[in-house]
This record gives sequence, structure tokens and C-alpha cells, in this order.
Amino acid sequence: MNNRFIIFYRQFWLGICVIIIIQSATIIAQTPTTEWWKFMREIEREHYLCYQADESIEIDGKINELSWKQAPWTNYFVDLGPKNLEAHNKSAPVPHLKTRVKMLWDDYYFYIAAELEEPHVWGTLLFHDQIICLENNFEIFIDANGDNHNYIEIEINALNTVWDLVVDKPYRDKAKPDQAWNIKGLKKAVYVNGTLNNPKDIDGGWTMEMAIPWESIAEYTDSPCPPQNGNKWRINFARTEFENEIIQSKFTTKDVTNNAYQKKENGEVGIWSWSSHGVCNLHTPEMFGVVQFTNLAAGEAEWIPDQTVEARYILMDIYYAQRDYYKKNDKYVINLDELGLTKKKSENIILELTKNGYSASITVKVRSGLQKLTIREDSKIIID
Ligand SMILES: [Ca+2]
Ligand SMILES: [Ca+2]
Ligand SMILES: [Ca+2]
Ligand SMILES: [Ca+2]
Repeated sequence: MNNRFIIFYRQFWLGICVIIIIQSATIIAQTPTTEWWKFMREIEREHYLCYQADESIEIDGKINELSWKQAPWTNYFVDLGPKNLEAHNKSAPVPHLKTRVKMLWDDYYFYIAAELEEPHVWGTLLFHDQIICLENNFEIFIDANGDNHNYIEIEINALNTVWDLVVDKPYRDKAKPDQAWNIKGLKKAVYVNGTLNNPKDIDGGWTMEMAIPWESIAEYTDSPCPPQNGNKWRINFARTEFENEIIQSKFTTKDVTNNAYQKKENGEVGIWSWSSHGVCNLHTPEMFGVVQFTNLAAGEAEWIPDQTVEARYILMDIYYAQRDYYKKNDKYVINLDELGLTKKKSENIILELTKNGYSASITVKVRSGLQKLTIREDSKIIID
């Protein structure tokens, strides 16, 4: 492809990106209600102890360094569909292909490795900041301070193409994502166990290795960055998997040879995730998993439970109840009875109306003393 065509192609993509974001949001935007939340809050979030890398990690897509060998795998991903409440309880369905992740860190980088089982490794999206989830991909979500806002999303495909963006708040709260934001110095590589875009064989899958520079994401973490020993970040990983079909190759380019796959029209779309969400919506940050960073050697750290978990759940009880109440009555309330939360009266919740909506606060005892958590109508949780 010549340069003029590449420039045109990039402008074309930037020009229609807003439309595509709306389209892609329809894949992921099953907005939960109080009824959903009752199931979601019962799901135990996945957690992971992230150890330090004690050697330099070569970002070549191969997860074979000694540090990687010592790092534990996450559990295999679960299926966030089918779209019914019963299927979303504690035993989320298991997808037909396996996906799992490892994490490491050092003073400069947050390392992520993923292994995706895939009999037909394919992809066509070649340009940075194309909407990667419109084809098979792997996705990373980082809400470092766990406030449900300003989280980083990174998507990558088997062609090693990345879409990186900052999401200011969940789509349910009217997000305005910034995809012009790029992670400076991001290192990433893919290794294909098989053949890419060649349907004549059955592939093992692909592995992905990534190094995210701490200094490039620091402005969106609102937490120490790099994290300190024992810090916990809210993180999730996901995978989108489209049912495909093999077609006669229409073209061959320098970059994509023997391209003979396409998404099946009206085919199945798998949305698979590390931490089960209880709803087919990856932009539900209160359901992200929890990663605890540790300075200790692999296998020596202990998971320390988060003492704010129950308070956070109570604040989300209020958030979902207020959303439902607002839909019916076009206003928020400060009376827990009217929100159907009479049982929460013993929790010393301070509920007030504000200029833009409401605030609900709850104070909890943590190891370092007392912590006050406040939620607003846009689901942001502020910790004082
Ligand atoms: Ca490597
Ligand atoms: Ca955040
Ligand atoms: Ca970007
Ligand atoms: Ca192949």
C-alpha cells in the first residue's frame, strides 16, 4: 500500500470511528438494572497476586522467560452470555475455547501475557486505533483506583494491532471515550502457534505479551504509579470471539496473505472475561477483578482481602436503585424505603441530593483507620 492510501485509510477510519463506537457499544451494552445487580453482587470477583519480574522480559510474544514460568495463571475465562439472568449466577458458562493470563511488574513496566486457544487464527485490522473488537481480539481494562471512572482500555488482535483509549466513565453513565490517547512506549508482540490467516490447517492459538510503561498511564491511575507493595488495582481481561467462515481469498497484500476468513453473517459472538460480570457488558467496572501487586518472590505473598468490598456493594445497591427510581419518577430520592433499601438503614448511610443528582456516603473501618466512600449519580466512587 502506498503512503497516500494509508493516509486516506487512516482518515477514513477516524472519520467513521464515532459511528463504529456506537456499533461496538451495542455488542457490549447490556445495561444492568437493580434486578441484574442482585445477581451481580453475589459473584465473587477474581483476584490475582502480581509478582515482580526478576529478569528483563523480551517482548516477543513468547511467554517463556523464567519469571513468566514462576508467575501463576489466572483461571480460564468465563462466558458473559447467553443473555439471561439464570445463566449469570456464580457458575458462569465456560466458553468452547480457553483463555488465560499472567501478570508481572517491575519499576518501569506492567507486563501482561495472554494465551488464547484458537483453531483458526485470523484478523484483518492492521492500523493502530481501528476498532479491534469488531473482530477476534484480546482486551485489557485498568481502573487503577477502583472509582469506576477514568479507566484504560487496550485491545489487541493476532496481527499485533492495538486500539488504546481512556474511558472517562461507563457507557451507562454516558461515556465520552478518548481514543486519540495513545500509550507512549507501549511494547507488544504476538506469537502465533500455527499459521495466521491460513485456513488449511488447525492452529493451536496465539499468545500475546505486552509491557505497559507506568509513566505513560500514571495520569489516569489516580494512585501511586508504579504501585506500591500491597496496592490493589481493579483490572479485567476479556476476549471477543466471532463465529467465522472460510471464504475464497479476494485479495493478497504484503501484510495479509491467504486471507480467507470472514465473520459469519448473524453468527455467534462470544464475550468472554476473566472476572465474571453477571451481565454481558464489559464496561461494568464494579465487576472487574482485583490485582494485588507484591514485592515478594513468586509464591510467597498472601492475598489480603479488601475491607471496603461490602461498603462498595452497598453503594452500588444505592446506585442501581436510584437509576431505576429515576427512570420511573424523573428524580432521585434520599429515602432508603422509597429505594426499596429499608434493610440498609442500619448501615449509617448519608444520602443527600446535590446539584447534579445525589451523593451517598458510608464510612468503614480499614487497617489504616476510617475510610469514607461516596458514590454519585454517575457511579463514581470517591474515597476520603
Ligand atoms: Ca517473551
Ligand atoms: Ca479510575
Ligand atoms: Ca489511541
Ligand atoms: Ca491457520
